[in-house]
Amino acid sequence: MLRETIEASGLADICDRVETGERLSREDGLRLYACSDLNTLGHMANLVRERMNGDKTFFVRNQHINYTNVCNKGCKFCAFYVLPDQEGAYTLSIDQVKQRVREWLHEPVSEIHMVAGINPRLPYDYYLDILRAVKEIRPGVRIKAYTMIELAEIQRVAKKPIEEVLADLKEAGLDSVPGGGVEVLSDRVHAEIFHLKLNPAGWLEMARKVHEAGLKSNATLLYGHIETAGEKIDHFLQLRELQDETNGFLAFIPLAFHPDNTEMDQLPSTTGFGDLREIAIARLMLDNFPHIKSFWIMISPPMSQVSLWYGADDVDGTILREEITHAAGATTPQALTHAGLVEMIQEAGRVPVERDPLYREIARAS
Ligand code: V47
Repeated sequence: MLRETIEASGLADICDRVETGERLSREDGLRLYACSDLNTLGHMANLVRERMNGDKTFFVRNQHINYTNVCNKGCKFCAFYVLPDQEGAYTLSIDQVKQRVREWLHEPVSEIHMVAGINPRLPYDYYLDILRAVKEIRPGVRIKAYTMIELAEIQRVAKKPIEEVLADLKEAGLDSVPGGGVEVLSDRVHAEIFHLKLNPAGWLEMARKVHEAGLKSNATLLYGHIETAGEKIDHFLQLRELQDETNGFLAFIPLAFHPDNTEMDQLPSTTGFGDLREIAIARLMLDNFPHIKSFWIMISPPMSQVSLWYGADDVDGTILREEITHAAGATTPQALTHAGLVEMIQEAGRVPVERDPLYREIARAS
């Protein structure tokens, strides 16, 4: 019965290759996007997911801190940023960062996720001091901070080689690097919707430097706007190639574009079908990425739960106050409890595994 369904989807040869662990090509990727049999895509992605991670579903107790909403990059997809002197602009002081951390000291948070806009007035020491501030208040926590875009800005104000900057940041408390800011590794998409930001070649080079400095990072893909299937496949291939070289990526996170309050608000939101398809195809193409994360903030907890059978093995975490997607109209909650996450994973028949940002297991909840 299953075989007949797979034959009917036209992907039987790809399915055979997935079963034997063969790497998929660009052409295969395009065929995956052209196929509307979501369950066959999910079946194949689930084979890979279970081969790599069994029934485990990872999550982390984390807190997001967006230290400034000031940004000079003007990305068309972003509703979070404001210009330096515009109403509503904020930059957290060192004391305010400490206060944010103190607010959640009663929760056993193991990761602080810290990203923000590019505020050109911030000096080099600010970036070091906020890392130190977090560790001062919560000494055992791991900090995942500064996208490749922020790292480029930090290097600009530091006026020294990136190797030295990364060494300083590590010493101040940086433990790993998040996956944002890459959007789509396509010069066309870059030129059209985020041209003031580091270009695709620059993002890849910064990721290489980060990995060479001994830091692990994630990678994302912002989908559901002007990108084509071919551009998404090329995105995967470039990430896969760099991963072959450095083995520095931990997780890949597809990010669903939220159009509200952005310059592209004429576009529709992504769909359940599209969200699951992105997760499945990412799992199939990125055969050397240990984890695929479905970010429940963007696709909703129910979709995230279903995605655990379509290639995802990680649901991010408790989050504690998310601002970027909510500025763009997300109606999801801003936090989930530990118990809520565990229930959601268990109901889907998977085994919840609490992890730290480096995927070291903290406790098994069942
Ligand atoms: O880079 C901005 C995206 C990213 C919108 O590494 C938008 O574990 C949707 O990178 N609609 C930041 N997305 C978030 C991010 C992230 C999130 C969770 C986990 C990790 C990780 C990284 O958010 C930005 C951009 O791609 N974004 N605006 C929007 N309107």
